[in-house]
Amino acid sequence: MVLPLLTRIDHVGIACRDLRKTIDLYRETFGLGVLTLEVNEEQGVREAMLAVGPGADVAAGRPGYVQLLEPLGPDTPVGKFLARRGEGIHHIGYGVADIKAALAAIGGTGVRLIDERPRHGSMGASIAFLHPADVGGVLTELVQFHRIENSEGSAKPLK
Ligand code: KFV
Ligand code: CO
Repeated sequence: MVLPLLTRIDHVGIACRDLRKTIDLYRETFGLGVLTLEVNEEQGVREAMLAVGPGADVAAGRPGYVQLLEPLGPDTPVGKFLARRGEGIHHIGYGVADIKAALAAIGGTGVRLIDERPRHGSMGASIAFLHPADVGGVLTELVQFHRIENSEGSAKPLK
């Protein structure tokens, strides 16, 4: 096992009520454009990825992102979060080299794994969540990016 398990900050997940309006806010305020727009039924979200800078991990081909999240309904993780806390930071996603090994190691420390197995995430990544109650109140996501099958070079930025 190579330490540290977390290799970089992949994205900050931000809960919003209206994805289109929030995309406009980030464009008008910061000049950030949308790289990908996806609906993830399993996670109950419609989401946009906005790339921020080249990041520290240029060699791996993945910069840092802001991930804007609009719930598909009230009874989803983001829908419940909005009702309880309102708009704001929902989770932090960290890069890991080997998500299955990371889950086994972190699970072994007693931290509760929301996902025992990796699930499908943005841009074809494998993702898994750790319970916020065991990570100091922060919903924490592990992200393993699969470069070959999902080259960002092929993702067209949307205007
Ligand atoms: N951050 C911190 N605490 C949170 C939280 C969050 N985002 N969401 C809920 N909680 C706290 C909440 O304040 C409450 O604490 C407790 O968790 C239960 O809340 O001290 P308290 O007041 O008891 P509930 O009942 O509202 O939520 P629950 O049904 O228990 O679900 C919470 C949780 C974390 C298990 C659920 O949201 C979950 O499974 N989340 C993982 C999946 C997810 O969030 N998907 C959306 C993002 S998809 C994504 O990022 C993708 C596709 N991607 O590629 O990156
Ligand atoms: Co995320």
